[in-house]
Amino acid sequence: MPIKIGLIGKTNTGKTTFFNAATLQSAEVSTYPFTTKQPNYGITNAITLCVCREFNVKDNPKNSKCVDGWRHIPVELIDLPGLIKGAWVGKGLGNQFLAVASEADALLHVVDASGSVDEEGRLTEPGQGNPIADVYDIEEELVMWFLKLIEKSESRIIKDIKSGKTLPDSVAEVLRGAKVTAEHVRTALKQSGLEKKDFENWTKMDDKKFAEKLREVSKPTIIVANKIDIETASKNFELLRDQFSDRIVVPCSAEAELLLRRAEQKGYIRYLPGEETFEIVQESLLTDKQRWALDFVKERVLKDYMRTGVQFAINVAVFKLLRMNTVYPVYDITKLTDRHGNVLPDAYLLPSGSTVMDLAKEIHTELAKGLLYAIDARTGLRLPADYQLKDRDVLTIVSTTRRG
Ligand SMILES: Nc1nc2c(ncn2[C@@H]2O[C@H](COP(=O)(O)OP(=O)(O)O)[C@@H](O)[C@H]2O)c(=O)[nH]1
Ligand SMILES: [Mg+2]
Repeated sequence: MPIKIGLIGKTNTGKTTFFNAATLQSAEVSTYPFTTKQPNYGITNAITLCVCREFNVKDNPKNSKCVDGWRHIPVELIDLPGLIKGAWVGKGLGNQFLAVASEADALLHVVDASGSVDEEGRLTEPGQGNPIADVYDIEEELVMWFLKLIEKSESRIIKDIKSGKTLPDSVAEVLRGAKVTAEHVRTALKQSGLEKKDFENWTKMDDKKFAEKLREVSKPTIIVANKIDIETASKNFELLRDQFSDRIVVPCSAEAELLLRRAEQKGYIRYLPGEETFEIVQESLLTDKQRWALDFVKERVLKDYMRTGVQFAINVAVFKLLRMNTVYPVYDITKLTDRHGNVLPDAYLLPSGSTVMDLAKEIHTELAKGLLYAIDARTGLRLPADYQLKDRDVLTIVSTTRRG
């Protein structure tokens, strides 16, 4: 199952622009509230240093791509319609959208750092809007959504517990649609200090505290401070970073990234997503306006912030928030190929702590059934089924049912 990353935020903060840049699609961008009435689903890539150079081979990737020694691994991106206050009680199709947001493994919370969006998500004079309040507003909607689902199922949870089920198992079942696991619930219980208190005796305050923690744990969220190219944004970015000092705040210009990727696609520039520079292929191909726009991006975004932030936010979500490791299963451990001779064909993203068995299951249930052990390409050592995979592991799985 590919990892899912959801874009949330108020209307007009730049979610669809971010989505278009990251997926290079053309979803409708507009300054009217509620343009995006349906969620857009697309594929983007998490990018990590490939092992091909270390092993000194030319690879033939199948489930991913290798660009200049960087492995691009597909992840799903969901662009949600703008959320508004009161979404959790159903305002602006809020319930529907919150349900989609809760499908995601991690969230990118896009705010307009330039302050060009008011409380209701309408465009306003830059500097007027309050992105800090917007962060609280929207995340509160998610918490209330979780709270509502839990409170709605209160009697069911109590019944479950009476019949011997644990609280984490019961809550995980109730919130399965929101991808909440029993492990998430256990962590949230610990963090909210409710581990030892009987669920039946929880107060409204306890419910709320638990919902807040559960939201944090099960939907890790990066704050994307977008429109950093607008002058009023740098001050708000500092404020956001101070206010949310325990969170990751990424300065971003979705529009700059979109411009760079389109220019790259048309062959005007050489640019790899996430890089700090681009190179103009042939000056004479550019119109004055295009050259001006590229200069603007260089001066206003890349010079001060090193990157546009789009690719960086995705990578941070995948590798830092979700703590994914990249592993490369092969069939032939000396040639590092699949059955057809493709070198380093596949890269899998697995959460840290995953074992050889988890990888086998991810590849094929049959492979997992007869799993014996794996062999590590670097050392030639046998790795037992419960060996915890490390980032950049290259290995072959040996199984009685099939050899992967
Ligand atoms: N200056 C600037 N404008 C942006 C940026 N990202 C989006 N916008 C503009 O903000 C407006 C709303 O963008 P959109 O992606 O539709 O926002 P959404 O409602 O959150 O999906 C559009 O006019 C975009 O061109 C950015 O990084 N910089
Ligand atoms: Mg949109």
